[in-house]
Amino acid sequence: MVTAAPHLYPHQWSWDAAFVSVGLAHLSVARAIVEWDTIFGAQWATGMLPHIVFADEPDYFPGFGVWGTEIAAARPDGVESSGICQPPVHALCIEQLVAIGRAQGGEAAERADAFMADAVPRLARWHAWMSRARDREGIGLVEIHHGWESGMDNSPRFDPFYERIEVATPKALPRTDLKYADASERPSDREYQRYIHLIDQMIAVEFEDDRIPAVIDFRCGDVFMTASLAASAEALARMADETGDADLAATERARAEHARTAVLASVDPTTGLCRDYDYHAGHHTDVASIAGFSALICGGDDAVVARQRAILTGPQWMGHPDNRYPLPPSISLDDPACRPREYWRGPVWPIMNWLFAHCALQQGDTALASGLREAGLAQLADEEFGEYYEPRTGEPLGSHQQSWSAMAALDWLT
Ligand code: 9YW
Repeated sequence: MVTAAPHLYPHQWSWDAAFVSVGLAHLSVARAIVEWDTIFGAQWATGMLPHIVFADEPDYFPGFGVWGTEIAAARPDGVESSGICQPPVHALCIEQLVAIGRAQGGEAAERADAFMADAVPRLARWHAWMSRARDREGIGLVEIHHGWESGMDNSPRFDPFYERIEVATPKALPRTDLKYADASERPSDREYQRYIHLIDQMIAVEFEDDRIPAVIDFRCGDVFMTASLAASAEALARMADETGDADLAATERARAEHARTAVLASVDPTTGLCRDYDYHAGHHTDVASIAGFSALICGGDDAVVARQRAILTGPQWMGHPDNRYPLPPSISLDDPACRPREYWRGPVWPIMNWLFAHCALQQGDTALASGLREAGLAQLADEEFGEYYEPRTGEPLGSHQQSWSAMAALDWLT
């Protein structure tokens, strides 16, 4: 596996690996497919792709032992994984990998086609799990049970959800992350106590999908996950067209439509931004973050997309006068909640630039895509491949040599 980062994240993270495979495909389609052997080799019997597949590397917290997934009946034998998921960008990335392989022709193209045929049914199980286990009430927003599932761990989006969690018995926290990244750029101990508390709640019900919602303190209808599912379901439908599976293509188009409808229904008419849903409180939340622009990931309504595009490129976000590069921060610099050096609470994330550029291209918005590419490459020209960047200074933060940041450069340059 390509680990997500050399020291801070010495294992395979699910959505990182999906993105990384696109970069690898430019160098070797065969090597890119090896990455997927690990991802799919860890697929649970339920269809879930777990968010971490652990390598034999002890210097990480929380490792396999803390996750406690030995007791999960759905986990494949011999695979050490976590027990939650991450955003479903997998089909979208495989479609891109296949396009890169085909463009190379010859053996690379043949390998890519054969891989696609193998991947389609696995992706279908993954998407079906997400709809079945995470949209139980049929409102269309994918339900998550941990901020880690969103991929945006400590975004202020999740503050209303975490604030109500009281950890009765705090645990010792061997914060290995603080050996490799500055504490001021990472989540706090208080946040970590809550992260571990949620894992313990899942362990108590043996990670069974049907039992988790009744016991878990965190139930968020995640609008960004939902938009990613819509974009990936469209990609899977196009691949199913090619493999001749008309039923699957129809199923995935219906899944995409259902998800898109929920994303668009979440839009706040006042701000124009998409909103998460708080299942415990029974209403949408109103924190403005990069996830608010989820309609740009899945499309579906020209007026909503045009409005979000104008806001994103406008003076509060990409066009902020203090920005080093015209790129989207995770939280607007004008927002009092913004902490420009702290993880998902303000910094610019290169992988978000790539994803928004990719989805803009899919929707024919070449101007937005090339603007993100140009500024994203300028930021990465420091060759540090920061995990995230200070929006005003362009300083690389968090881990350096972060795999998915390197992937963005590799894909944009080839
Ligand atoms: C952690 C690996 C992962 C990403 C997440 C990001 C971070 C790990 O790193 O989470 O320890 O909190 O938030 O999206 O997959 O790069």
